[in-house]
Amino acid sequence: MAQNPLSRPLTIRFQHEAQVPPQDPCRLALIRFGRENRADPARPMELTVALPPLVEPVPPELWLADEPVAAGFEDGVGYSRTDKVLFGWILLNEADFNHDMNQAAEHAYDRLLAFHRGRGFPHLLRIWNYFPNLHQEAEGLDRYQAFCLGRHRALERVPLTEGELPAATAIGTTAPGLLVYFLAGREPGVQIENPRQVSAFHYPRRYGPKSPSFSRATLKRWPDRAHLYISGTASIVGHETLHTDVLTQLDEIIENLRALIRSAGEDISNRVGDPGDLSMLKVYVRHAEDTAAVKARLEATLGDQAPAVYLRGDICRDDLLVEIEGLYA
Ligand code: 3EB
Repeated sequence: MAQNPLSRPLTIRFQHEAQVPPQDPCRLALIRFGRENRADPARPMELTVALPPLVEPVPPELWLADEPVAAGFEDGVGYSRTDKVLFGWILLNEADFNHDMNQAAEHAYDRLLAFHRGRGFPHLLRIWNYFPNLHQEAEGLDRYQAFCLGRHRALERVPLTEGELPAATAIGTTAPGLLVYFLAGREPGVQIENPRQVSAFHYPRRYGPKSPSFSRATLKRWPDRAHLYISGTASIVGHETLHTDVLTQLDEIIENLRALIRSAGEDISNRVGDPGDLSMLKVYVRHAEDTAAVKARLEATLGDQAPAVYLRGDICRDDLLVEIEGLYA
């Protein structure tokens, strides 16, 4: 049996397509990036997210468990799991919700929350949210704010309180569909906030009627080592967007990532000296033409060995030009 030799519940890394074996019983997830969303109930551990690569090739993310997975598709949710970790996703057709992102988000979260709780993995560790046209307005809100409203309502009903919010990403894709996927565990992780930023849950009202429900990072101590799951991180200090040019925004993001790694404590900072030491970085770039400059600046700051991929995506505020998420796993 092809067991993960590291014997951790989960490892996550980029793996070049040619080195991804066609089958692996321990594969919890394989996530690709491309022009369309793809999610097949018959192969629930594989997803493609509609985030076009800006620097080819973008290798898939391979999530490898330490024991064989069980996978399936139930109640509209695709999943794979071991005894210790649960990966799951939902892909909704917005036409089924009259293209109302508020309704679609509420429905997606209702389903996902019921699913992971009902299957004995009550703690969300990390969640990714992807849908197109983030900044399009409908009834006085943009679609990201409408998404926050629907998500908030579903979380409130469970209830899932501020102290239990997972780390998250919310990014605009280039193809139709609301795609949400998550990692959940049996025991909770530890929320990490960024001392340079106001908690997103306490952003002032002007950013939207309901606050974005996520923590800045989750620290998860597994038996043999700790993982750090860092949310999408932007050029925000306090609650305000700083800088109007993409490279200064990038510098500010790197300071925010450093602050998060420090806040995570010795479990992480003993192994991760700087953001370039994380297992992977996803760099979301708003304007494709900024890619070369962003890549050059990131490599100059973090080294050209930093495991970064560059993806085309819209960011939650119109004035944000770049965002980075990271994992130590
Ligand atoms: C920010 O810091 C930037 O709504 O789930 C980053 C990560 C952002 C996650 C979310 C939003 C979310 O406010 C936007």
